[in-house]
Amino acid sequence: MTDHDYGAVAAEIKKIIPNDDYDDGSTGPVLVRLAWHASGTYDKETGTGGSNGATMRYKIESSDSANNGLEYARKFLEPIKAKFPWISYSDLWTLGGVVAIEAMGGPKVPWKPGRVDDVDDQYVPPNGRLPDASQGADHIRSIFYRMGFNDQEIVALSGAHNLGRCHGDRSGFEGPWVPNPIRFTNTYFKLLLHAEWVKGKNSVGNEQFYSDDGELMMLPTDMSLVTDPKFRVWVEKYAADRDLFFKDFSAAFSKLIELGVTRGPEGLALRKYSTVARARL
Ligand code: DDH
Repeated sequence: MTDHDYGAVAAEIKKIIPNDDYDDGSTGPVLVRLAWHASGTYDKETGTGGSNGATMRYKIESSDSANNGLEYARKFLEPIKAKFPWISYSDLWTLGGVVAIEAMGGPKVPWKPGRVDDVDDQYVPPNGRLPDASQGADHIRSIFYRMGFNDQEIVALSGAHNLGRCHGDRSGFEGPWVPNPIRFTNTYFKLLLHAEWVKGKNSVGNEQFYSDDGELMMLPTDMSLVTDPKFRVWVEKYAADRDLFFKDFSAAFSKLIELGVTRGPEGLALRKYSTVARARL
C-alpha cells in the first residue's frame, strides 16, 4: 500500500476541477457531495454504512433519490480510476472531496488511504439514511447523531453549503446558497444571519427560502440552524471567525470520511461489518 503514489492521484483530481462545461465552471462542489453521501450513511449502532466499500457503486444505493446527480461526480472521477486502477473507489471518492475542498480555497482536510471495495451488494446500507432538506432541527439531529456527530460538528459540516447549488431535477430545490459557489468561505453563515430570507415555492412546488433579489436560496434544514438556539450559537461563531470555521470543518469532514473505516495493522480497512451488524441491516 505504501508503494502507491496518492499524491499523483490528488494532482490528477485537481486538474479535473475547473470545467467550463459544468455548472458554475467547477466539478468541485459535486465531488464534495459525493464524498459526503458516500460516508453519511454510517450508523454507529450497527457499524453499517460509511465510505468503506464504496457501496454507491450498487444500484440500490445510487438510486436512493438523495443521491440524484452524483452520477456526474462518479463519472468525473472515472478517468482517474482508469489511470490509477490500484486505488479503491472508496479511497478515490473520499480523496476527491478533500482535494476539491482545498482547490476551492478551503482548508486542508486530513485524509488516509486504505479503504477497500471488496464488498458485494449485500453490504449496501438501507436507503433513507441521508438528510431530508424539507425538515428541521430534530430531523438533522437524529441523522447526524446516528453518525456520531454533535451540534457543533453538524453546524461546521453544514458550512459545505458555501459550495455548489441545488438542481430542481435532482433534489427538487433550486439555486445556490452564496454568490460565488465555487469558493470555500464562511459566507453561508454570514448570509444565514444577516440576509432577509423569505419563504416561497420553487418551480417544482417545494418550499424553500429566497434572498430579497431572489438569486440565493436556503433549504428548510439550513434555516433551522438559525432558528434552533443551540445550532445558532455555532452559526454566529463561524460567521464571525473564518479560521475557526476552517479548523472545525476540517476536523469534522475528516471524521466524516473515516466513518465505518476500521483499519488493521497495515492501515488497510478491515472487512466492513461484523456478522451481527450485518444480520441487523
Ligand atoms: Fe448538502 N445538499 N445537505 N451537504 N450539499 C445539496 C447540495 C450540496 C442537504 C441537502 C442538500 C451537507 C448537509 C446537507 C453539499 C454538501 C453537504 C442539495 C442539492 C440538497 C437538497 C442537491 C442538488 O439538487 O443537486 C441537507 C438536508 C443537509 C443537512 O441536513 C445537514 C453536508 C454535511 C455536506 C458536506 O459536504 C459536509 C454540497 C457540496 C452540495 C452542492 C452539490 C452540487 O452539485 O453543487
